[in-house]
Amino acid sequence: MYIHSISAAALALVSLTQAAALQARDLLQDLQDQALQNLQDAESNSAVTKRSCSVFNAEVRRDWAWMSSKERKAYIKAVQCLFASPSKSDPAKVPGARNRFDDFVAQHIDQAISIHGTGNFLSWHRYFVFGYEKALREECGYMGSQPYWNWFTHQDNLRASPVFDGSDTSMGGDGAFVPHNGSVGGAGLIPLPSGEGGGCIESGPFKGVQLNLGPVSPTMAGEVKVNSTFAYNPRCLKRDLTTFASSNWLTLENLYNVTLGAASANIATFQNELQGRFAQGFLGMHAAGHFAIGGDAGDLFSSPNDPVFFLHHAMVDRVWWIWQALHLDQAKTIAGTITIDNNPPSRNASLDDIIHTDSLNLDDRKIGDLLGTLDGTPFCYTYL
Ligand SMILES: [Cu+2]
Repeated sequence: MYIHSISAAALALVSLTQAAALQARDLLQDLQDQALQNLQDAESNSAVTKRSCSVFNAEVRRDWAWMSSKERKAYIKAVQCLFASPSKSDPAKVPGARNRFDDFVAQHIDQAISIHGTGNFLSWHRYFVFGYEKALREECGYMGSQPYWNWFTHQDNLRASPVFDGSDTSMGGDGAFVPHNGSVGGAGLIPLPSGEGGGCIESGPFKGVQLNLGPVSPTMAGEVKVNSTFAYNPRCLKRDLTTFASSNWLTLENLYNVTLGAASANIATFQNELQGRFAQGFLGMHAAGHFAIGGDAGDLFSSPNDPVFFLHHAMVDRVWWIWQALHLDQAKTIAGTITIDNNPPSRNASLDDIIHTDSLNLDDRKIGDLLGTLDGTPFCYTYL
């Protein structure tokens, strides 16, 4: 059933790819509609008649831009609550953690080299964002779902994006202008010119926020790494909105390529293209998002220091969710090894490999249990 609809969708979209005037809403909306349709069809054709989680009762994660001021403020308030709540990390392991938000940063620092360029990259980050959403809800009274940053608007002017416009319904504005030499992305291979920021966030709800951990592997010129991995290093949150990264890589051509084009062929081609081909100077959408935010968000280890990390990774997850829904026969496949870009060489990741987190209040789960957002346990959500 769905195979039919995919080819129809693909045919309908092929003619669009070459059009420079392609509208973001068209491609993204077509993909979104097709994804939901496929999931609904799969459910109605399923032998399981009674589902606890269905596409009709699942949580719906939405575009920040489509949320009301009230909804955005509720989300912001919950994030600020994490910054104001006590840490649950083991102080012997993470002496620098001062609050609950830091626990998420610490978790990502701790596992960074075994969750990027690996077979668990997508599933680990899916679970991580879910754990964050769960903490917002259970520990900070948030009633909504995790929003995402839609990469495909304002790529040429990030400061105008509702995520970054610096208003009290944004996730904070650009950093203060500090002349610097730009950043280096793509594992040190892709130089990026500086934006108009580089300093502490100047406006919006996260102005004045204090970071405590990292930077562990800073990529913005002039930044100095912390003495020891989990040491206390109080400082401001820095950003450098880098339109160069967003306009070059957060493109509809790249979106098309990973969802319906050549790179959509299987999970290996999908995730490799999404994560970039650094040796060829191609940053890819995942890294491009990090470097479009710039500053602290460009650190392979401590990037969750910028709370936009979670909106960015919800979008990464949404693109994977779309790919999965458009390729239902491959949705539960994984590819890749257990070391970063297979360095040093290692075995393939397996569906039985366990994803664990120390202090995030999440149960250990097999990768295989983290591939379906509608499986009910642990996930029950879709995107709109
Ligand atoms: Cu990451």
